[in-house]
This record gives sequence, C-alpha cells and structure tokens, in this order.
Amino acid sequence: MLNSDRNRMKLNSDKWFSEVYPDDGCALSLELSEKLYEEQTPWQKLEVYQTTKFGNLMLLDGCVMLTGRDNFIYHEMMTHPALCMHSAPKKVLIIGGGDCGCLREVLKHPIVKNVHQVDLDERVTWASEKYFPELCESNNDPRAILSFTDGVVFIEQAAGNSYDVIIVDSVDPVGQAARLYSEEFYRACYSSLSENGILVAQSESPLFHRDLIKSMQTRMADAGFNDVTTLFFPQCTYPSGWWSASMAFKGSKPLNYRTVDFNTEYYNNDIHLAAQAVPQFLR
Ligand code: AG3
Repeated sequence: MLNSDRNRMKLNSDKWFSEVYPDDGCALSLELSEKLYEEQTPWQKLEVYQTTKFGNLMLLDGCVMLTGRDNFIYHEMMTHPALCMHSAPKKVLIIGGGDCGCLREVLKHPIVKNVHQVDLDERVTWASEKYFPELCESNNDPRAILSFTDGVVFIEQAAGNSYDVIIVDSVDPVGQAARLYSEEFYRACYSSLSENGILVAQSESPLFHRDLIKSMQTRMADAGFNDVTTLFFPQCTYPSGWWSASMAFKGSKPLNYRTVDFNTEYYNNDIHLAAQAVPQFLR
C-alpha cells in the first residue's frame, strides 16, 4: 500500500475494535473479520472475535485479554523467569489466568509436581478451550487442578508452606480485581509460600502505570517480602504496548537461575537478564 493511501484510510467502526485509554489519550485498534462469541457471565462481559491478522481476540469488559498472535510473550514472561529462579518449584498456584496460557507454560517444567489454577470465572476457561485450544492443550495434565472460586478468599484460607511459586495473572486493578493488588493480599501470598517462595504478579504498563508499579513494589516489601524485581517486556496489544510483571522473593533474590530445556518463542537466558534492566524513570 502506498503511503498516500495509508494516510487516507479511516478506521471503519464496524470492522475495527478499539480499546480506548482515556487517561492517556490514545487507543489500540485491531481489524476484525468476525464476531465469534459474546456472553455476560455472572462476573464480566466476555467477547471473542476473529481478527484479520492477530488470530482470535478475547475481551473482558471491553479490555484486550489476549490475542492468538502475541499472548506468548506475556505468558512466557509471567511464568519462566520466576520458575527458573526457584531451585525446585514443585507446587505452583495460579490466581486468575482462566485462559490457561500461564498454566500451559508452567506445565512445560518437568520439575513441577502440581499446579492449582484458581479463577473466578469458569466461562473464561470454557471460551479459551473453544477459541484458544492451543492454550488449553495441557489442561488434562494429571498435575493440573482447575478451580473456579474467588482467589482472594482462596489464598486467605490456604495453609502456610503450600506453594513454591504463586502467579497472579489478573485483569487491571479495577473493581473486584483491585483486591489482588493490595498489601493484605500479598501478605496472604507470603504466608502460603514455602521458605524461598516467589510471587509474580502482572503489573501493567511501565509507561502508563508507573505509580502502580512503584506502589506494588512497596506493598510487596511491606507485606514482608525480602526482595522485589520488575520484569519489562513488549506486549503490543496491551495499553502502550509495553508491559511488566513484578516478582517478590520471600528469601534473598537468587543470583542463579535454571535454564529451560523445552521450546519457547520469546523467553531465553538473554531475555531473562535483559528483562530485569530497570528504566531510569523507575529507579
Ligand atoms: N491479564 C492482564 C490483562 C491486562 C490488560 N489490560 C488491558 N487491556 N487494559 C491477561 C490475561 C492473560 N492470561
């Protein structure tokens, strides 16, 4: 396409989905080819579309949760760095993560003995099984348990020393989900982690939500964690296209990390180190 044609192209609202970020005066648009599903679940509005170039798209309450094309970056970064930094991550808990993308990555680690995924909304997993079957290919692994209940209540009732790694794959910190970003919640995670346990939680955009990242780091430290590190990575279909995950260590932050011996699309040893480089404005 010539540049002059490109400039004349307007977004036709029937063909395009846009997630608008009003606080930041911008939006992300994806070209749609078909609407595949829509449901108001007891918790949220769930929609699935087929896009022209990004594979299937899942929205929750109008926010992009994942696309077939780029979800691998997020799911690999939410799982492999933390699992590789733990010397023996045998028991893993995923809070949220109903699309099962994190679950699939966790189960790639042979050292993992069991993974419990706790998401509020069973319909998200149903939709993922139907429209993102590649993410759900390990759901029948005997090491996996899927529960559909409130993650905050679940972790408050969990016994001490229950998990080696806890992964919080949640939606943005609005409404009910805001509880997953509180110091109280991090305290409950701390208590249920084993001695050198690691917590990793999605922590939004470094460009748009720097105050949130800073306050998550502070709350994690205030909850008792010994060390906190944020990982940075691209995620082109989330606000600003740049995303983060924050890790909290119950013991001291390990200097060594295990190398994966299975296929990944984004994560590798160089990425493991590079993702920890902190931008100047977040120091
Ligand atoms: N969880 C984080 C999604 C946040 C995206 N925010 C937005 N589009 N406003 C994603 C779930 C993937 N397993």
